[in-house]
Amino acid sequence: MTTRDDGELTLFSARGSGGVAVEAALTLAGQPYRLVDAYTWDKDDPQSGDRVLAANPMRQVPALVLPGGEVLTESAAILLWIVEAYPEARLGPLPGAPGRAQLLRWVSFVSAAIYSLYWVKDDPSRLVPDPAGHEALESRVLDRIAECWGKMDAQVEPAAFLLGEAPSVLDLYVAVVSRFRPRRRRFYAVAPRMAEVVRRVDGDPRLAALWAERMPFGPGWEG
Ligand SMILES: N[C@@H](CCC(=O)N[C@@H](CS)C(=O)NCC(=O)O)C(=O)O
Repeated sequence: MTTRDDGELTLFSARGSGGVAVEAALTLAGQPYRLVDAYTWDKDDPQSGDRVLAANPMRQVPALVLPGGEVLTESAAILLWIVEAYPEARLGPLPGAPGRAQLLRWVSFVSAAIYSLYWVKDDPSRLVPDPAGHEALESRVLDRIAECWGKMDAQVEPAAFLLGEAPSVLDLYVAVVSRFRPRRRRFYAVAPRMAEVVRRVDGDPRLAALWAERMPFGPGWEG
């Protein structure tokens, strides 16, 4: 059983990052949080990204610091924690409830099969020292991401949302991560059933201010 202390949460995140899925979940839960932006990928401002080192030696956002000082890293773990910590928000099936296994399955899949690939996509020199190989590596990583979205789309059984008639953290996670490259236009093509779902999440009026501030639908946002 997840216990909750109603003191202040601190969330290390960044505009346009996977941390925005956590921001969306806390927004739907009606839970205020102190936000610390850390642009971990900004080579021109390394001090910005370094801020998250206070919570995550992996130098990645998101990281959530609970009121007692306990640290949660990993977007999947944070989103699943939110489901249990704010059960009244109904952001996903609780342990033992129907749909719980699929929540665990697909949140883990988005994290492990897709989100983790951005570590190399965003900086191919991490695995391939020769710049001559970077373009091909990036292109293959994007193909793999599209393939993973397609395989997921073929196996989920969405209603209005991926796990039923109400949005869950899984919908928020997919809506945010599918906005990374290869971006939404390709996502819609390979994952037509999830395309309907993410459009519903994009249009949720409770999230309109958050999207505008943290992940705007600017010109060309779909790719
Ligand atoms: N496994 C981590 C991945 C987080 C992640 O890749 N965050 C990106 C921002 S969207 C980041 O901070 N990247 C910087 C880096 O990997 O060096 C999670 O799911 O939270």
